[in-house]
Amino acid sequence: MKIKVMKNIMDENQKLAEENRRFFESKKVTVFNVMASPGAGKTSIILKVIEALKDEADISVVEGDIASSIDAEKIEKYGIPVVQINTGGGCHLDANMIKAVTEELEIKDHSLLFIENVGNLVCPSAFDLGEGIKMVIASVPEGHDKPYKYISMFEAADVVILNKSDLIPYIDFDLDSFCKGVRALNDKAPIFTVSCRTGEGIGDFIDWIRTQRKATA
Ligand SMILES: Nc1nc2c(ncn2[C@@H]2O[C@H](COP(=O)(O)OP(=O)(O)OP(=O)(O)O)[C@@H](O)[C@H]2O)c(=O)[nH]1
Ligand SMILES: [Mg+2]
Repeated sequence: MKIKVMKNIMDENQKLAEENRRFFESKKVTVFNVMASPGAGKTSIILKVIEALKDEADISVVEGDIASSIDAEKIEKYGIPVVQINTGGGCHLDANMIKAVTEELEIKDHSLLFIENVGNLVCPSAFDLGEGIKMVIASVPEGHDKPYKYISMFEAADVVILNKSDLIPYIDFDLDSFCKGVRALNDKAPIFTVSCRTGEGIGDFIDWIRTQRKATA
């Protein structure tokens, strides 16, 4: 029966996610599962963190995409250890994929690990990878109604980033409505409004990343 098969898949994923989590906790690694629609700015945000923190923390990255190594190549240019996972059509990463690549990355104790999930605002939130922090990025061109439509993603978030704030003057985007939509689902996740283009809000976000690293240590 289909329902039973789905339950088995989710149970197996959860078991592997807990194994990953124990491994990351044993090494005091702060792990971010970065989720967003295609093009919202996942890679751009990760690059901003790398630029800001590469001299004070070891950072490694897992890049998840249906195809190509475009994003991994961008990370590699900064001398950061990176592994690209191509799902070959799959719309999300799962815990088994993360388990398979963590050895290859030789993740250092007390480091930061960013896992860029496949661009998709639906499926990735259902699959625990063993991360400590679910980071959800929305962007201005997508519109302020996204929290009202993609509920599970915003409910699951430990932090919400609204990227591309530089485009607010050109787009009919209601920031207040966006924030209210997030708060109706999630009263804990901090919301950072940033622009990877102008740098607006990036400093506060980087300070928050620092506090998360200290909390894991
Ligand atoms: N105007 C503007 N453009 C941005 C900003 N951040 C990212 N972009 C642009 O948006 C596009 C997509 O950015 P990426 O960082 O590749 O987005 P992504 O979520 O990693 O995309 P996928 O991996 O393909 O899902 C690129 O052309 C970026 O230059 C921003 O703050 N403002
Ligand atoms: Mg990307």
